Order: sequence, then structure tokens, then C-alpha cells
Amino acid sequence: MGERDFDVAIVGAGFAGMYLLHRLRGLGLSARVIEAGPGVGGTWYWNRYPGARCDVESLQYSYQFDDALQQEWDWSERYATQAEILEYAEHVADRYDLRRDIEFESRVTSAHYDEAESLWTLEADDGGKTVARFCVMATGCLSVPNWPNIEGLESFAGPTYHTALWPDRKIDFTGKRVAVIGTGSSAIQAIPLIAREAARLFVFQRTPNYTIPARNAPLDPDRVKDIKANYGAMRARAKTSLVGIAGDYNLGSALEAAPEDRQAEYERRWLQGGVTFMGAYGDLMLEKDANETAANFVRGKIREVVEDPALAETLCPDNIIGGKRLCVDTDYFATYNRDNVTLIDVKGRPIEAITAGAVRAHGRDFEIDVLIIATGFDAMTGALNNIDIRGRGDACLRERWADGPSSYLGLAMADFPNLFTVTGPGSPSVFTNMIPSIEQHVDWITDCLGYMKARNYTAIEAEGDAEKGWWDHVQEVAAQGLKATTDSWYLGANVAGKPRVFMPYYGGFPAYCQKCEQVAADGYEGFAFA
Ligand code: NA7
Repeated sequence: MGERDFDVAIVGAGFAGMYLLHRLRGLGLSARVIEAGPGVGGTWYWNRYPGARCDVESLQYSYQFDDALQQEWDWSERYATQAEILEYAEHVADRYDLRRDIEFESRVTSAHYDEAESLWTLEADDGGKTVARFCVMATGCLSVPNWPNIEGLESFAGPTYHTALWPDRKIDFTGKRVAVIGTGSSAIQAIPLIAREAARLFVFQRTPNYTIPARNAPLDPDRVKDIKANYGAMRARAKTSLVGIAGDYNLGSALEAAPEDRQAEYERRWLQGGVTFMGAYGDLMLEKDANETAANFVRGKIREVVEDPALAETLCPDNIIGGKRLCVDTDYFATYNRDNVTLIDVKGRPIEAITAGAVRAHGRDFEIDVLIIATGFDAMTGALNNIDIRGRGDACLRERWADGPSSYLGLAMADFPNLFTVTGPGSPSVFTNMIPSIEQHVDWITDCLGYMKARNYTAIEAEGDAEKGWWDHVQEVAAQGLKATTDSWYLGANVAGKPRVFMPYYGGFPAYCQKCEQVAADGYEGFAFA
């Protein structure tokens, strides 16, 4: 058996990599985390744009593995800011003394498996090399920024900022003419704040989005006290929900409800705020007509808020609500009533070019000082495909996935022994509260490694049939709902040339967890050990 530096090499020090390191220490395994950034936090390290917040409530978007941690940490608002989430990640890193096993500012470029030795060798852009028995990709679902393919993008003479690579300092837009390209979640959070500062704001919208008011506010200390007194119960309730979030879900049918009751229910949820708006009825993501009732309600709200009727129509989405990820905002639509904000509809009439001083669209130059790119991520597969991952017999993951990903449970791939992915394609991941999903994966992987350790196994590999069976199931489930009928990053539709394959598992968090538990209980069914 070959020499190894560590039992486990972990790529990424976001919430997945950090918790995995902690669990592996508990198992007595040595581990090294290799992280591209200078600090912990993953996506919350990089996404520092104005208004960046999580759309899952802070009391739930947090670890639950240690009750002392969840008791001692105090969130200040209903939805935590990026800064507060990052502070929390840093607190966790300090509290569990994680940094000593993390190599920062080292970006893994390749991971190659040596079958004879059952070892992975990882190489990084700083020349670093790590040899380990196991390799876990904790690389995140939204970690590779997607840049638009617009002529002249590099020729812009002023500062260009991508929301997902925002500098670690306050950018002052006072007196500036600013362009934002994109109207996804990041833009929807940033636009109202930038509009308040900038002299002019031009928003280039390709597809209007549905967004629900956040109704963000400081947390009520009595409510926090109540939740903390029964934290475990709330976490247990979350595990029974399809999305892993404790909330108010109604399984009834929107089509069977009386129109006035339905309107009242949507109104109640609109006032409550947040993504659980879609929890109003059980058929909203199953039946197009049901979905249309919710979509219509939101369009009605846009028409109420936006004073100029033509502008309101341009802001009204006509696709499925919840097809693309539903956004949560503060004052987004009202921002378009400001005199300094201009919406440019580039649907069907794409941005023509970017020049040294302007964005050119509709045959006109919109002169700007600052360019903001809010075009999202090469989601779910981007970070994995950026690494040259080679398994048994030099099998190349990137080539294997040329027509779209495939995985057993979103955890492992055939021909890639001893390689695990945390919240990989084929797991519920982005359809759920990410931190509990991360914990579930990390716990599963840790248990599996403990099982192997106890039996002196040196290699584990997903079987091809098991992977195929699971992936077919992922696709079947996706085809049953409305989610896959909309162009979105779930399908890779946002990245030019990316294969259109539905990537996350849409069968719900409870069913998925049950499947993972059953696989483990049956001696890791669908996996082969050596
Ligand atoms: P998203 O949600 O992928 O949004 C990207 C936006 O950028 C979206 O409105 C795109 O329009 C738009 N886009 C992309 N390319 C272009 C070009 N070439 N021209 C004009 N507009 C373009 O990314 P976010 O960062 O906002 O949010 C990602 C996730 O992070 C979010 O779902 C949360 O989970 C957190 P399109 O819709 O493709 O027509």
C-alpha cells in the first residue's frame, strides 16, 4: 500500500468541508481541507454584493450537529446577511479549531486515482500536492461564477464586478451611472440598494423573475427563546418537509379551493413573506393551472406596486412561478418607480455589445461608469468539471459528464472509487435548506468511512447499475413536476453550451434521506468494497 499524507482530502472549506473535517477528526481519521479562497465560508465568502442574504431564515440556515453551538449563536435578523453568515462560519472554524487542517489560497486543479495503491493525488495551482486514500469534493453547488458571452465585455474601461466575486470592501456608487446585467436572485437583492446610491441605474433584464417580499426584520428575542427551548423539535419538523425547512405547508389543491379563499391564502403568505409562499397548495408545482393562480396573484402585486403600467408588464414573468428559483426581496419592484432607474428589456433583443463606456442595446449606448454582472453560476457541475478528475483506468469525469452529469445518490460515481461528492448532482441539495442537506451527506459519508474502517476496507465504489438506476429515477421524478419545464440553472439552461439535464433530485428531502439510510442499512447497497 502506497504512502499517504492523509486519510481524507477534502476540497472546499465551505459549510460542507468544515463540518466534514470536524466529523472525520471524531472518527480518528486524518484530513486536509484544500480551499481556493483565503478564508472559510465558501459561497458566503465570495458573494459580498450589496443586499446579499440567505433566503432561508437564519434560525434554520445553520448547523444542528452541536446543540451548544446552536444555543450560543445569536442571529440578529429573520434573514441573515452575507456578513453575518460569514461571521458564523468563522466562529465555527475557531470554535472547533478547524483552520489548522485547512490549506487556504490553494485551488485544486486535478485529482487522480491510483487503483493499484487505492490513493488519490490532488494537485493545486500553488504547486501543492496531497495524497490521500479518500477524496471528498465539498466544492458547492453555486461556486463557479457564470460570465455572459457579450461582445466587448473585457473592453469596458470602468470597474466591472461580478456579484459572485464581489470585492471585500464597500463599493460607493454615489454619483455613478451603473448597469446591472441579470435579474436573478443576486440582482434582485442588490438592485434596490444600488439604486438608492447611484445617480443612474440601468437594469438589463432578459427574463423577469417572481419574487416575494422578505419582510425581513430584527428577530424577536422571545421568539428566539422559544425556538431555542425546542430547537430539536423544529429541526425534526424540518426533516419531514420536502425542502428540509420547517414551515407552514398546505397539501390541498389550489384548483379545488374557492377563488376568494385562495386569494386570501396568497395574501396571507405575501404578507408573511419568504419562499414558503409556494407552500400555499400542494399542486402548485404539479399542475400548470394551479401554478397559474399563484403566478397571477404575484403579477397582480407587481401591477399594484409599479406605477407605470407598461413597465409593470415588462416586469411581469409569464413562466411557471417556482420554475426558476423563487426570489425573496426587499423593495425590488418599488425600486422601478424611482426616476433614476431604467429597465431595458433584452429578451429576444440581446445586449449587442459592451464598449469602453457603455452597454449597447436596442441600437443605443447606455453610458455607464460601473458594470455589474449578475449572471449567476455554472451550477452544480461547474466546480467539479473545473477539476481534472480521473478515476479507475484514467476515466475522466468531465468527459463522462460531457452530455450531463450522472451519480449514485449525488454521492458517488462508478469508476471513481473512494471519491465522494457532498450535495452533488442527483441529491436534493439546492431544493432544500443547504446546511441540513450538507449535514445529512457528511454524516452519511462519515458513517460509511467508519464502516469501512471497522472492516479494514480500503476502497468503495458505486456500481454502474446502481448509478444508472438512481439517475433514471432522478430524471423520472423531475419529469413529473413543472420544475423541469422552465429554463433554469437546475437544467444548466443558463450557461451557453451546457447540456440540458435536470441535476438536483426533486423527490423531496424525507424520501431521499430514507433512501440513503436504507442503502447504508443494507450494507451499502449499490456500492462495492475492496
Ligand atoms: P441566476 O438566478 O442564474 O440569474 C442570472 C440572471 O442573469 C438571470 O436573470 C439571467 O437571465 C441573466 N443573464 C444571464 N446571461 C445573460 C445575458 N447574456 N444577458 C442578459 N441577462 C443574462 O443567478 P443569481 O446569482 O441571481 O442567483 C443564483 C442563485 O444564488 C439563486 O437561485 C439562489 O439560489 C442563490 P435568464 O433568466 O437566464 O434569461
